[in-house]
Amino acid sequence: MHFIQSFSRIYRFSLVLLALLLGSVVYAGSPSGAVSVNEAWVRAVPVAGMNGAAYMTLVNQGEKTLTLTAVDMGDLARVELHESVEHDGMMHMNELAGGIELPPGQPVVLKPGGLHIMLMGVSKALLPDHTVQATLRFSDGTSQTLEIPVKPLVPGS
Ligand SMILES: [Cu+2]
Repeated sequence: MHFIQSFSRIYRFSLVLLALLLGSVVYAGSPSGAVSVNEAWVRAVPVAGMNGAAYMTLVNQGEKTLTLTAVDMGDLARVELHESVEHDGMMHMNELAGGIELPPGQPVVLKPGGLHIMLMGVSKALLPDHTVQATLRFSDGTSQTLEIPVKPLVPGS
């Protein structure tokens, strides 16, 4: 009897622990705030000095349109918000000086060949399995700091 009671207490305790753990995992992926950030990754850059790019899916969970105004990566690189567009059969990149608009409830996908966060001349090589710290700044004055994994760009993916 005593054993069963303490077992169920331990069981309940582990459920609470599990909930806390899961909560913190979710928190790491999408910290509280109006914008949830999913599937963030940074393209591997084999050599310092080359440009890189970061991709992610942003969902504005609020009710008003927000803008991703800037991304800060510290000493790693100067960062610009870009869009790749095709013009006369050629791919070009435009800087989005006004930022990237995030309408409420609509996933905004940053991906190769489309919207992206451009790292202008990385100060060190970015190798797969490393992470990059980035702070996203939004038009409502909030910001989110993320650890973004580095992944190789797989052709055709
Ligand atoms: Cu670019």
